Amino acid sequence: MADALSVYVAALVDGLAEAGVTEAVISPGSRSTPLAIAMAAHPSLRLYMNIDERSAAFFALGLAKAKQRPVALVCTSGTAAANYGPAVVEAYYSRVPLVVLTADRPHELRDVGAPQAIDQLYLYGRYAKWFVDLALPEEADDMLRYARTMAARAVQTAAGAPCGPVHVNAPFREPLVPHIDEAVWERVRSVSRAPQVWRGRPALPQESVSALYEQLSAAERGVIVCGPLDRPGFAEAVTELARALDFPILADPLSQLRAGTHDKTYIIDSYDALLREETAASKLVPDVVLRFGAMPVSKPLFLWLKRHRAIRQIVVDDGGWRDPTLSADSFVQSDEWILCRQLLEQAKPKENKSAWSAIWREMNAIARAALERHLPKEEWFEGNVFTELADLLPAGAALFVGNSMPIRDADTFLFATNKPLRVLANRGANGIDGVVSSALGASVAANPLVLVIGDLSFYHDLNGLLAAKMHSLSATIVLLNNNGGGIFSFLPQARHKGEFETLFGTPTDLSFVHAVEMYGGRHTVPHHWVEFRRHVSESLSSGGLHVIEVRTSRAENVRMHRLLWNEVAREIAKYLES
Ligand code: TPP
Repeated sequence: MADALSVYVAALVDGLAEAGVTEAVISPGSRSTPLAIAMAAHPSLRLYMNIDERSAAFFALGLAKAKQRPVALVCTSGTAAANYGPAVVEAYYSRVPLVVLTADRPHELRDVGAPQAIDQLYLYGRYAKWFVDLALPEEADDMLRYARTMAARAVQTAAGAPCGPVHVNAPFREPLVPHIDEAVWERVRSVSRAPQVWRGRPALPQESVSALYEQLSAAERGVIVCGPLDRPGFAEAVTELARALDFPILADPLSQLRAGTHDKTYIIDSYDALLREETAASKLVPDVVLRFGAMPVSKPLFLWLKRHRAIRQIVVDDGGWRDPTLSADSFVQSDEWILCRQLLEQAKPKENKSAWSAIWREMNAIARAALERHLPKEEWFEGNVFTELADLLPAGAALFVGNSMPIRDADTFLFATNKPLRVLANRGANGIDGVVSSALGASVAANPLVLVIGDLSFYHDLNGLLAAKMHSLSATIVLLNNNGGGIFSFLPQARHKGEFETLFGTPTDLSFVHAVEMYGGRHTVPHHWVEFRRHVSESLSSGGLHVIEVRTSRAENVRMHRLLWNEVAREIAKYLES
């Protein structure tokens, strides 16, 4: 007869797998032994051991983001669980499904000074979509049904729109080692199956679709704004809608609209540079905005939407309230793809297309050409990394983009291309933490993968590199080493020369080669772009961990960005005068 601990954790773990979890990221510990052993014994779970819980949680986040499926996390009690905090916050804001399982002391050892015991109840506060403090293991059939149902509920809650993290706190009493054999799986499966969950996606009723279509088609000058969104089929649907409405699409690099085989006619990729130019920004003001996804990264776009609150701004979101400019005139609570399809069913071909979208597209082409023409040919410039990678990456590759300047440079320099690329980033809370781990987690499901990251962000998650070694992962990391936080040189703080370097620039003068080699990676420092290209291509074909360090200058970087923006402004002014 199997003991209570064994059958109970087996029911829990089998419930996770039955509900669709295929990967678990585990960190070592004693209290979590029942979960770790049951997961290792489960025939359909793949485990990733990751020692540092902060990195482990970001690894799981990256994996779940790339797979668009819930991933489980397991750690022991105490500060181990607290180390999941940053990734749980990121998962909440970026809507990534995570099932966080924290082992805990039993109730009699809580709040009595027991070792490695902290208050784990609601540890992640409102960042967990759902929390449960499980009952202690028991072997009664009802308790096995309970454990399996809780597991299924956790997975389904994480995966329900908007996706996010859930927290399952699991107390265990010693002895902690379960004995899982075939008889245990048979027992738990004979007692129960997890309830099936039929999940629908929100959609508008027909009258609302008609009313919305009326508003959109009556507009002379409309634009579609697409922020971070990774919804299969959306690119095709929204580009078809843009054509039907004759609206340009301002496409953030994380909208998955910049790269792919879908129609690019209406894609505007240089709006960040364009909207910095005042005359262009006022000439291009629409009378309706239809916005999908999270808020785009572009600050000029943000300010432009905020400045024009008088125009009708419609925010489409299948959950949540993402309107940081406080300018939404209405919200549409619908799945994005379904809404596009519904609107398309109503659409009649526009008889007289106005010059509106043509002007947008023309000005975009001018801005883009100016950027391309004035990009340095020889010198190092961080922006060139994105034009180079767009060329070098094979179709189907993933580009993970770090926060701070990399995501902004992706916005400016990752131009629309017919090559399918998946562009990923942690834009929920915009942290510079956990980026290496997130990218390595994503590389499990999306490969080849190249991460572009700043030196401070890379330093922040050096521990994350261990995952590449332990799990023989392949990833190319382009490390933009400008010796400090390059972004701050663009901010007003840069004028405070006295304290700037100490408080904001924060050069570390680190020699990253040692860290990379410690984790079994190959570290290279190209001396010119030809070498850079060779290193990237070689890394992609040889596999394994590669860090290609591009040494740049923060001061030169600001100068070059300003020069490029001025060139765009000059070309646009010339166009407007003509
Ligand atoms: N700490 C976290 C966890 N997240 C943050 N976003 C910050 C601090 C504030 N921050 C934003 S950008 C930045 C810092 C410290 C500098 C990043 O430097 P680096 O990664 O080298 O990129 P660069 O600015 O040079 O592009």
